[in-house]
Amino acid sequence: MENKVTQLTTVHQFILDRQNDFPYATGELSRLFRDIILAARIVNRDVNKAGLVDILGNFGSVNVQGEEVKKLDIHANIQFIKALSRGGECAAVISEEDEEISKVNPLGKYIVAMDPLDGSSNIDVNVSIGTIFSIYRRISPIGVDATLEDCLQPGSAQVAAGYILYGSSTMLIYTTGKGVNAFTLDLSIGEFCLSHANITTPNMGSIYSINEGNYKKFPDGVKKYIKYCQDEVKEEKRPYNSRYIGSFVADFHRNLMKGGIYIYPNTSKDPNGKLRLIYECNPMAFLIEQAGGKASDGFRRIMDIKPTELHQRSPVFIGSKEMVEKSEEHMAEFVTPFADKK
Ligand code: AHM
Ligand code: MG
Repeated sequence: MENKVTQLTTVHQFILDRQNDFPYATGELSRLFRDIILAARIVNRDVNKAGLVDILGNFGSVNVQGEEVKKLDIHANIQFIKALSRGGECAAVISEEDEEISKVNPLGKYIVAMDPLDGSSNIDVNVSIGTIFSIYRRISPIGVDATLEDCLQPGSAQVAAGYILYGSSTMLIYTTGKGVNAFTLDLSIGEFCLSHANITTPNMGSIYSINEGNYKKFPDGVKKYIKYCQDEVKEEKRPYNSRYIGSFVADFHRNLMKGGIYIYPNTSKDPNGKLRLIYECNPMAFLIEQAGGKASDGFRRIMDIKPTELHQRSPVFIGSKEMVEKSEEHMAEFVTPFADKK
């Protein structure tokens, strides 16, 4: 659900109008947003012509001109880091594409964590993909290089988070802790314009999203919850619909707007799940909570987890509040998560 938008407001105008929503209201965070939006527009342009230019394919391959071809996710990473380095407000970037922290400006006040192009398996087949970002205020003093401690803050310390969805239209959705707003890129004027104001997600939905191909490796609580989703109970609108794109941003966005739950659990193969806590789970957790939903690792609030590693993974159960709570109830029923370990 969202409030009806009746007049054209660009994202930059919106940020100016809502300056007081930005913590510390000094304009620096707004400038950081300007840098992220610029890079998003560049990446959007390149995603859109990815089939035409030789930008798809494996990193390290060579195109017909003999130039090195960069995979689109590597290319997106470069664009975002460039924009954030140029802008001056960002002290360091944590990216899915880089093992180490990129320390970009000792004078910057903010830490940006991001997955520059999420849904990599969908890049080559023209299915929606996205950029996820999360912004923290640094803890270390300004003037020195950002530290690991700056980068290992819990999700509850985020000052802003959002994503760009490169889909049938390109959208920017963000929160600064004062609700969630969405902006759609109007190609005719080259601006993100407010399209969905004050988004709230339904408390209950009828969609569950999970890669059921991994069913045999799921914890027993997840298996039981899936059965619950599939059971026929008319008055509770069950069975739910199963929808899974395999692009977190796209699956999350659909469920945010319609109501639903997305689960990427721990499995017997991947005991911590697949998605990364700092730049995939936490930003989406901030957004969903701001929209009235919930994000859990099956047992506790995602944003309360204190990261110990940059690329740490976490199971994630995220979406409509009542659905996430129901999945947690199922998880809590099993002391040992996998039947074969009992
Ligand atoms: P990526 O960051 O390498 O693209 O991986 C994250 C993606 C998510 O977008 C998506 O939800 C998930 O991995 C799909 O994984 P799977 O193919 O195991 O279902
Ligand atoms: Mg990813």
